[in-house]
Amino acid sequence: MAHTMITVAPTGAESSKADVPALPVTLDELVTTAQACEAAGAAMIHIHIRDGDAQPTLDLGRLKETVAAVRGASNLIVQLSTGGSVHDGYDLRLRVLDAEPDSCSLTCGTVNFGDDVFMNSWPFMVELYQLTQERQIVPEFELFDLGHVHALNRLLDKYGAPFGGQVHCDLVMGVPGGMPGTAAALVSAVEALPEGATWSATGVGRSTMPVMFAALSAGGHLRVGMEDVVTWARGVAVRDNAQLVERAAQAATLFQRPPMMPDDARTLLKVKDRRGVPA
Ligand code: KMH
Ligand code: ZN
Repeated sequence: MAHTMITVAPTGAESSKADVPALPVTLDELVTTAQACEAAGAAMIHIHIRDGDAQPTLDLGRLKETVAAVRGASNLIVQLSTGGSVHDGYDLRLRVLDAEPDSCSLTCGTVNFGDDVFMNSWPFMVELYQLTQERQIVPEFELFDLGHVHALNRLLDKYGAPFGGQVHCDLVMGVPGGMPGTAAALVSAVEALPEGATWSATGVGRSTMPVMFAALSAGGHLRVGMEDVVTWARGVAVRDNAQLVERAAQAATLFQRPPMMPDDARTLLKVKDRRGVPA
């Protein structure tokens, strides 16, 4: 039976702890979240970290500590965000790889991001991609728009396969400025993906449910979490990340593609085994 890989994106860089008290922002909160989400069916965690004031940071010492803590406390594939917040510069974003995660995000183009701009120039994409190959880190290509899918194909044509050989993508849908979180947009993007690519999808805000069911229908994997949605239903806040993972796991099970275990996800994505290696 085919299985569904569930990625949890628990924090992001956009919501504030003051507005969303359930957001995991400390290392303890993140570790507890990782464990609860693994128990609920997640196989991978997409991590953004916060500083002592709960503000987004790419501090390398904190990133290393986070990788070690989550790796020690769970079996989840540890993916660090190289997107950071819209205010982070390219140099800091490249240095994320020094924390030696299993995987990292790699966004395939610049996109309007609400009132801001999320910058991902072609030279930055190339530099980050080559660094993932050199460091043996599996990139997850973040695709916010159809043009990003085209850019991904160009990247692979020019610079070859990613570390491990498996191309894995995540469609991030419904960002104001990116592609809409609709079944039609999802199908267009999936049709343009490189042959043999695996992919997940996540719908931001209100598009979370349409994207989840469209992704399952189209044979994709799922990403859920409070990075992308903080409202459970109209007027009801999300309780915690595990609640979102539980819902995704239920939906996947209903589709007869139940959650994939982390070890199977490691095999699928060809992740280098760094467990047991001190950070
Ligand atoms: N926070 C967004 C500006 C990623 O993690 O790589 C970028 C983002 C994508 O979340
Ligand atoms: Zn992210």
